[in-house]
Amino acid sequence: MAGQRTLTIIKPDAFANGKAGLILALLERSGFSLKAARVLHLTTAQAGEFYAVHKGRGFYDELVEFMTSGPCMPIILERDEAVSTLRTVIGATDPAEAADGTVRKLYAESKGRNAIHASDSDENAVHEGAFFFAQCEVLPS
Ligand code: FUP
Repeated sequence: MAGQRTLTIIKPDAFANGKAGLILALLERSGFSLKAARVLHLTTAQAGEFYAVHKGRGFYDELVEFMTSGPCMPIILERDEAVSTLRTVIGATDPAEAADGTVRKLYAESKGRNAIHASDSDENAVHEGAFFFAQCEVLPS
């Protein structure tokens, strides 16, 4: 799915606040189509593995605790320039620094509880997509 696909997660804060539908609408308005989606409640082991790259950093334990605090919604999205476009659409990690109209500006509470995840490279998009979905659960282009 390199190039055309990316992985997003509507995080537990946004999901619990009933913002999933609004975020999906914003993503679709931005030209993305959904190729796989599910609702799940991550275990500590799963969240720790997903964010393993951040292990040892000061915010890691809080991040894992937050990501396991309630259900979330991983989604595989498709459009041209998927990774870079989605990074623009979600905005900066800290909502205080996010541009107007971005998902994080609109819906994030704080840098730690920031509403949405997006893959940061084509390579990670493939890896993260496979973390949540079996091949048979993902629609073809
Ligand atoms: P992003 O790619 O924008 O989601 O940001 P990072 O990959 O750098 O960080 C992953 C998650 O860790 C962020 F979404 C929120 C959390 N985080 C913090 O809580 N504090 C920080 O200083 C950096 C990241």
